[in-house]
Amino acid sequence: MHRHVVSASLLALTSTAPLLRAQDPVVLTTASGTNGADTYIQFGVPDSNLSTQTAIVVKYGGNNTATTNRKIYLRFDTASLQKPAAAAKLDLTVALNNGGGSGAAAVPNAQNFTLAIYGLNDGATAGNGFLGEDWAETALTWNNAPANIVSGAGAGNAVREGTSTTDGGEATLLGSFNVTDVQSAGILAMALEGQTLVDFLNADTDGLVTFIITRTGWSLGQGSPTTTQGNSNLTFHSKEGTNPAFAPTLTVTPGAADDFRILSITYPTPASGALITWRSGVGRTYRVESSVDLSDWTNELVDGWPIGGATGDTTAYEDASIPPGTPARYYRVLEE
Ligand SMILES: [Ca+2]
Ligand SMILES: [Ca+2]
Repeated sequence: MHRHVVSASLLALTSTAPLLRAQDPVVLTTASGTNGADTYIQFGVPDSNLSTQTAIVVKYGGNNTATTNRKIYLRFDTASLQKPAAAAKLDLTVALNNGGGSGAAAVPNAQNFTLAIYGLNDGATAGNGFLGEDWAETALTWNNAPANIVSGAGAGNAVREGTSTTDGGEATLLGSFNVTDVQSAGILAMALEGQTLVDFLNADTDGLVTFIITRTGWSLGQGSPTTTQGNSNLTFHSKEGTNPAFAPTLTVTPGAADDFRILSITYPTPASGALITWRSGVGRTYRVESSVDLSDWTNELVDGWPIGGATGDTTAYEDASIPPGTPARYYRVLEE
């Protein structure tokens, strides 16, 4: 077992920079995974659950007591995402944009809307009558929705903002977006993209990411609508709609693991091989190669490691195949 006498001082370690392989974007909808959800809540029916409808509705009647006030809640199951994310965007598809009314009485003219989008704080827990970020889709109502302002100031088009994660938690304003009078049924509306969204996703710890959308602004669109903000309609397709492609969609491009490098090479027991430990990204897999001359790296020790993807920010692989008498052995780890 000459392996035992291979001196650590004769072993060198190297790590490559993260390979700049193109990472395919991952597309999640509110139907993905086991925890995806989409629904809306309405002030006028504060104990009703509206989660099975084919459209999700956002409305602001211009005051905090309008029975038509509605807010959208979306949750994506991000447990399968490789982290960290490098880029992300959230898209909704318009189902209805008009000046108000319904059926033959509907005012057909599309309108201009401004919407606010919030992220529910990671780790928000249930309490005081409010659900946590694990809210059940079929249980969410106006009265129990996390971070919702149930009545009074802000109830019409805002949520509780702050850092709290108890009693349903609070939320952070991530941005705002517009749906304009040229965006009618079937047209995609990008709700959010960029670093704020990326940071929000990367800060998540439990694979549950909830967005809350409220309507903050409205202006006249095409033609001469006779309606008020309270009457104008804006809805988006839910995952219960007939076309799965119209469900709310979160597109995430994985980035390289932070601080990717080999952390150590050790010999845990005299009978074992070299244990190589490196900085990993959750969900990532790696290839480990060895070389005797830092030139020929064709000796692949393992790929697809760890099986199922890394579960933490460090991953290790034991090389128990060091030939007797090896004078030096170099390692490198490649992110797949
Ligand atoms: Ca739904
Ligand atoms: Ca979370």
